[in-house]
Amino acid sequence: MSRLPRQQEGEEVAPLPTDTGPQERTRREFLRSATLFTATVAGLGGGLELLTRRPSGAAEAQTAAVTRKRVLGPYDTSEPLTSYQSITTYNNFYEFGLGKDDPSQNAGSLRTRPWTVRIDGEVRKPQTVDIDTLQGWFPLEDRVYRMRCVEAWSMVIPWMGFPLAALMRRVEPTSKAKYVKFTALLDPKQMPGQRSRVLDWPYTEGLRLDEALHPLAFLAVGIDGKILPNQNGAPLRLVVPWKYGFKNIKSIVRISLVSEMPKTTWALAAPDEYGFYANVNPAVDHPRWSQATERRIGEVARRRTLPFNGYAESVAGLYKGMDLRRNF
Ligand SMILES: Nc1nc2c(c(=O)[nH]1)N[C@H]1C(S)=C(S)[C@@H](COP(=O)(O)O)O[C@H]1N2
Ligand SMILES: [Mo]
Repeated sequence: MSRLPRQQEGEEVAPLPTDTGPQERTRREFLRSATLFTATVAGLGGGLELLTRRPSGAAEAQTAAVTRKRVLGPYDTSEPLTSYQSITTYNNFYEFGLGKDDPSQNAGSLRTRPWTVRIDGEVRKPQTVDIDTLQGWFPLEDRVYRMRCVEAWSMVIPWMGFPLAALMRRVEPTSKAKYVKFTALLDPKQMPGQRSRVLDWPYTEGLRLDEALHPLAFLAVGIDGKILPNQNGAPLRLVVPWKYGFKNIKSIVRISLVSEMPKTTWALAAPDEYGFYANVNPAVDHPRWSQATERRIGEVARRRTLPFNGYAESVAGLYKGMDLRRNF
């Protein structure tokens, strides 16, 4: 078993979502047997709290994509949505195992209420806030974004949430704030994957403050108008669609405004493979595979990967004068 944590490529042979190598299966089975006693506790129940704007439920989950009227805003893509089934069963969430189907099978053990988010560091209004209070501060919006994983697959996901900039404004960053650091939950009792040290837990991520203030940067509390399934990062996850998927940290418990560039999980784990910026860039290959094309989940032919995942017009200006090969 490789000790190095690695995002799994394996796209050259275009495997089915569940098609994993023997090594990975072994790791997954290990993780699973370690967690049997927690896996059934919360089940679906933990993921079905109601948001005020819509009821939720399995039947609706299947039909909402069809029946829900969507008015596309300036940042939404009109590309066909990935199926809700794929969005919620083909996941990366190493706290619940390394396999794509582990999070949907294991994340039932995560209790997402009550849940607080600590907001601190270089802000005028540091505070610890309950997740329901926090999401009540902002009108919830839908955003249909492409998501491009560094492993060279992609999806189109109808998020529900609010702009990160709205939260930033509310807590009032001081002039010393240059970066935003995000921290996910650390709780090996609820997150069986944290009992093995594949990554340096808790998962952390970061943005430059100007990236965080960009209108595309989003905090999601739902998908398709329904509360976020645990496997997708309930109750609060980051969505920065012009960056590789690993920037989209799930199950956030702390947001700190800081003056120095924070250390981030994947950049710490494999600094030659994953940088802080992680902007989608077809011209800079991963050391172990090409980033020129991607497999859109649900499609057969590969697609060309676009600079900044197709959001260059909005975000390229953030990186003017920077060497994107060095700052990968
Ligand atoms: N806390 C946490 N957040 C995480 C991850 C993780 O393992 N732990 N995986 C990342 C990766 S690699 C990807 S591609 C996306 C996947 O999001 P999705 O499963 O909702 O599609 O979540 C990101 N956020
Ligand atoms: Mo990813």
